[in-house]
Amino acid sequence: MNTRYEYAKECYAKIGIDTEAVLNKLAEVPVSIHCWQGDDIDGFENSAVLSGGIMATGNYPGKARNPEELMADIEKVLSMVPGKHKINLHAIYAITDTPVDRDKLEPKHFEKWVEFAKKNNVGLDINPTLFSHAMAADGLTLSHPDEKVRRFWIDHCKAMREIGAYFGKELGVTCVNNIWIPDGYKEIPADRMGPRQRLKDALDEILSVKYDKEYLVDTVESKVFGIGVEAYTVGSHEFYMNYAAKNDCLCLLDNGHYHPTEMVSDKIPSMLLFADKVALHVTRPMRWDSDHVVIFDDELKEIAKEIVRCDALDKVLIGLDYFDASINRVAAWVVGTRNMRKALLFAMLLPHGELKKCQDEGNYTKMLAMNEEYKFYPFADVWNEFCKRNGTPEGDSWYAQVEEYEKEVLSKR
Ligand code: RNT
Ligand code: ZN
Repeated sequence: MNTRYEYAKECYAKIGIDTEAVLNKLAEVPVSIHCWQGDDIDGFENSAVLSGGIMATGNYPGKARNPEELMADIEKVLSMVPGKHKINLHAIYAITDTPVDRDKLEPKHFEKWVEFAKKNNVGLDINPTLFSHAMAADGLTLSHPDEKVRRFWIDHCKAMREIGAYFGKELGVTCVNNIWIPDGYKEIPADRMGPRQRLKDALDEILSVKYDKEYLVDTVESKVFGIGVEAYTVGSHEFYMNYAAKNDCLCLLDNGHYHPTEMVSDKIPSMLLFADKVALHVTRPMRWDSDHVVIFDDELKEIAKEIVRCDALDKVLIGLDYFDASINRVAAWVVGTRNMRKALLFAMLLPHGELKKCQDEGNYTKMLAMNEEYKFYPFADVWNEFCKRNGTPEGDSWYAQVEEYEKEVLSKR
């Protein structure tokens, strides 16, 4: 036995897993890294404070203050996370010489990101930003009773779809345009149907412009509640699940956007029986939609298992969505991104056929016993081999690089 990897390879071969095939396949699964971990969702408009019922807490020094810093930090992250990635942008990360309002954004305002993506060999995803803006001051956007406000946000969403299609075309990688709105009420509303009717009509108009699916796919993200809008959320799960089923778009499930005992892992197979694809925002909700850094916990593993078991590595569009301002932001990105891929690897190293057989034969004892044993297979050795082959640090060696980066770069900001 030469190396730990070779030993691991033999262990997995005994349960019918070809680690070589797994390593090759894993490298190709795209994980979309959210740009907003780098600056607590400030963006480059230099204007409003974060609104929309979401919140980044903490003020760890060194956050990115401009496009150059954010791009440098993302490049640092990319050097430490193995596998194929996309970068997920928000409209507020447009790079403009003079202020351009969100309904007037154009592809040229994202040219620098396209250059960045080409240089780093990553795809790009996009999100319209329907918060942190004067037009969203009362927390309502696409469902606003005022036609003028709705118009502004409809035009913004249309502009961002155009930009998304431009990303897809320029990069040859399909762009995911995700619509999430903060709309809701703090107090129990007198009308629940009206706002949802207005949101439905707004989405119909936004999505009426057709783009080549090779370039752009649209997703809609639901939520259960936000800070200050505890009583009612216009874009609820039922609303968007039905909307997506009847219209030309996909559901995006954020695992912080459901009741605490409701699991997104369990929703994946149900969604896939009725839709070609489903998108995810992988996060870690703690007591609420707190967007903690993704750790290698049971639900992450369960999400990854469903993706693998449903043979849906190309059907589940994986994106990350968390923002912790209380720790080194580069480390936060690296930890969550590596964990997402570790969970995929963990899931790909399980003999799902055997386990399913146990279930179908009613052998729940063996199903439980084997699942517990597989947790102690030499998974870490396969992970380290994966990191090595993909030119990224093995084990915990990335952490010293983050410390160095903090000393040399972040602490000087
Ligand atoms: C908010 C949603 C949404 C945002 C980002 C910034 O609860 O999860 O996805 O986190 O768009
Ligand atoms: Zn989200």
